[in-house]
Amino acid sequence: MIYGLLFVTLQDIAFQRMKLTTILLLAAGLLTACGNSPARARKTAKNNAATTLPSEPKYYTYRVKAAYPHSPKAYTQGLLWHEGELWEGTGLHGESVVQTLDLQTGRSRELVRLPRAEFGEGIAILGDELFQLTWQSNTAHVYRITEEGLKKIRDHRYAGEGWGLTSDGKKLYMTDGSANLYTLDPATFRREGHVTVTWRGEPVSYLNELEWIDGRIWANVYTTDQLVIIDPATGRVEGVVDLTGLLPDEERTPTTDVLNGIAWDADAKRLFVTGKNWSKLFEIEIIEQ
Ligand SMILES: [Ca+2]
Repeated sequence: MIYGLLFVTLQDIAFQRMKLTTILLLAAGLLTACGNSPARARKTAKNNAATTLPSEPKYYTYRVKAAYPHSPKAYTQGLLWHEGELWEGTGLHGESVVQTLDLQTGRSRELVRLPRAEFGEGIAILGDELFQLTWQSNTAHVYRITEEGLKKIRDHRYAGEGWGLTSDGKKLYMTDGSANLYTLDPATFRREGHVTVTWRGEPVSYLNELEWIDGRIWANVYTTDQLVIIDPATGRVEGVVDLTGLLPDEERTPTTDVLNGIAWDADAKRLFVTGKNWSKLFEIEIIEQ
């Protein structure tokens, strides 16, 4: 990715309702198509909005309901809630684990540690199996969840990078750093299809950690403070949640990294978010702008 992200001021795209100063408009594809000119990209976005926009996404801010400790050593790559516990997959070579977290204390129980050559990515639980992606090893590990912990039962190979993973209870959904959201057969890891995720008609790249919430897929967008809410059937971004300012400045250190990690407690309707090497994990509610 040589072009990076393109940020467009909200004034430029006339979202007066939003109080944010920036919003994500991204993708190397857009920049490439526009001759790598941010000014032209903005103009194109405006024109597309005027001519082809099906319906405007909703925009949300947030309220913190509770803050919990989170290990600043955990480079969060996967986060989910399962049967009363938070589960976390972390990354980095030599530091990639799957662990459960005690919500109140942040204490972890390490269940799996990957070999140094592997860099852990998204995790998902389907039935009694936990799936773990790796970044560039083209391998997904599958473990059976037992009373004693995780028992490795098989691996799957896949093409490309592994980023985010989630499940609707039947299928797996995966991202690879592009704007594509893949649907996978959990038994074979075969790609059954994909949609391109679009915001106001433009592809949204860098889709990272994922969470299935009430028929929609929520995704982190790597390096931004925004979550996108995706219709998995069409890829259309129906909502954008701006989490700017979530981690207070006094909690930030030189090693604090980006927002990443969404977990949904479906029974209690609790939404948890955190970031890579963040010292806090938050329960939030979202508020439409
Ligand atoms: Ca998740």
